Amino acid sequence: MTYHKANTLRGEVTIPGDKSISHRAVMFGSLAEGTTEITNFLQGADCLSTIDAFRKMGIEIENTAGKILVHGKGLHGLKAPASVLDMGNSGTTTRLISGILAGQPFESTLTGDASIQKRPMRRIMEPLSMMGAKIVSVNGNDCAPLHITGSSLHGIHYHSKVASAQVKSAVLLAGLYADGETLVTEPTLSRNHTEIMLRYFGADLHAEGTTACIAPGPRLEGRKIDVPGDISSAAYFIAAGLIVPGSEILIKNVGINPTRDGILRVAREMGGDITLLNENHDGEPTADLLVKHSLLHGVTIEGDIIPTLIDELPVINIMAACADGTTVIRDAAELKVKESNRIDVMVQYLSAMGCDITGTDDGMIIHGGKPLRAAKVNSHLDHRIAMSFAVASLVAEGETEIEGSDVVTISYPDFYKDLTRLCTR
Ligand code: SPQ
Repeated sequence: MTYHKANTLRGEVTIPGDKSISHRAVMFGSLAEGTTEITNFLQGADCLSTIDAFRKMGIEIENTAGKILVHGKGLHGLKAPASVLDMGNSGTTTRLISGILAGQPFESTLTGDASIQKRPMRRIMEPLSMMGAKIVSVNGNDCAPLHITGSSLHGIHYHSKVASAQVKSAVLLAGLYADGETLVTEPTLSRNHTEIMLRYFGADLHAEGTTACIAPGPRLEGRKIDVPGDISSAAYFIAAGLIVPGSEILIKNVGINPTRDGILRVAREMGGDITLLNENHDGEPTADLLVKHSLLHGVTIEGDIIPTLIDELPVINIMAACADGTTVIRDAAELKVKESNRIDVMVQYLSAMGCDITGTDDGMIIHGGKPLRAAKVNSHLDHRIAMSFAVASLVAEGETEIEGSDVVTISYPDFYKDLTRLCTR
């Protein structure tokens, strides 16, 4: 697919449902008793992998226009899958489901695409094994395929080395099946959708600071969940609206949970003109975002804010390339173990576009303000890379080609359609 410079961006966009929340709604709905009704579910390939996995374990899930109905069978209602469970490209499905499978009375095997088979699973294998789980990497490389033999589990207090919602969630979900309390402490707080939603379903869970604690077993009950728009998907429109001269766009119904809103804080610190409208604080908070073109300047991004914007760093790189001065990103080594190595890939292609960017062990340094020129980019099977460079193409001179651009189906199937609709060229 090829992309050209945009004149300006104008209009409204409604962002599809949050990927993290959509996954969890299907998973927890499957473990609950009764029906869970999910509206604004993200129909992206990752979340469909989650639906597929639970269907293979005997859960009836209706995916009708506008609504998902999960007919949960309770904490002990899953059946042994007849075949290998395919996680597709989804790290969230792989790691969270492992926590659930660790406590089931059956064996299962998980696999996924080329990207998932390279992502580190030791981070969940270690705590789950400490709880008594039998979980092995079939190829002995600490990656998927994983073979899990369900076992009786013990409560532990796990001190995670990484601030990872996937690690935290895997341990808390296993904790539903343990013989006592399970606690997870992380170095800084990662996204807390699991804690919020498990409590809403009736779990005995409390969280304080960077520690979450769950007690095993009260029955979970089916609920109604209206998924907010995904701030990680909104990020591409925030960046595009800020960097393309003359732009003004309204991004509707965006989740602004404080464990996910780092992009807003950083964009404003860079000088971005973003106004929050129609804020709603019932359950997961949401707002409409009015974004206007702004002259941006470089900033330093490090420390506790990193987990709140980890998936937005590729597109923040694009903003930094267009900003005056230097942006330094530190404490983001996790970027290396996402769908691609997001430090290497961003450095490779932003350099090709004429940006002065250097990769470091845990981030990047960008001397912004040089005009960007079109380049040939490869998505590396990474939706966030494809969408970030589609945004860069809006300000680059010439025709940017993105190979593997259809990977956006992972988290935002209509991304190009929505972006093109707002652009005048
Ligand atoms: O699901 P997956 O493939 O890991 O997706 C990504 C993404 O960019 O969409 C990461 F590559 O998001 C993760 C995120 O980085 C989704 C997630 C979650 O839903 O719990 C948590 C984060 O990962 P982690 O490893 O920090 O827990």
